[in-house]
Amino acid sequence: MYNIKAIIFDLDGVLVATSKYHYLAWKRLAQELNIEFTIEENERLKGVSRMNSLEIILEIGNITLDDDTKIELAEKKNTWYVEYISKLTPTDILPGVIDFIESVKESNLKIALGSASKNSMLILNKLNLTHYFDAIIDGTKVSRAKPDPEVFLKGAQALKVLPCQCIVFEDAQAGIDAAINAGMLSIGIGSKDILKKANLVLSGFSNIIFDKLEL
Ligand code: B16
Ligand code: MG
Repeated sequence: MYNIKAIIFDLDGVLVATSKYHYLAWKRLAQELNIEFTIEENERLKGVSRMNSLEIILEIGNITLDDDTKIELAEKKNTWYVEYISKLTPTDILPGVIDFIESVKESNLKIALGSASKNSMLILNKLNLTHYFDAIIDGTKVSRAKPDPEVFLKGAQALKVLPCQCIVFEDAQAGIDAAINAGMLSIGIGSKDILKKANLVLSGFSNIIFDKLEL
């Protein structure tokens, strides 16, 4: 059997449903650029870094811009996004998450965050989740975006455990690929059709506790 010592959680789409706020802010920016951006296309941005998300939107609109303009636009989108997430409260935590985290703690495992977001501290604080984490690795601490394994490897390193002793929870295909590239087990949160490569896929954390997981 596996000798699991740590759990690494992605943030957006795993602990909290922020994807709709990313969508609203990107949609507003796309409208300013006269680009049609649909909720289906928003799926492509999940787990992807802010700059890479902008690149995808510009590609959809067939627009080329210089780097300074791109930085300006990404900052603009982020200002709108931060306005939305400033209103988050602990009631926005996805169902079953707290009980699952408590069950992980009771099993004496360590917990890390492994998120692409540069807003993760703001979000965790708004949700009152920060105190659960033994290590927080986010978009401010990595230089390579998922599917690169950097974010999860840094998480394992900070927790002083081996990659093969970690389970990653992820909602994005790029994140499952990053876990595989890190040599970690992965559990997808979402649809089996999309998260095919995960070791296990759950629709969410409702009624899920750590020591009943079957990998
Ligand atoms: P920010 P995760 C990711 O977070 C989101 O899924 C993705 O849609 C977003 O573009 C990315 O964070 C960057 O977020 O603009 O806040 O730095 O899923 O890795 O927790
Ligand atoms: Mg995610």
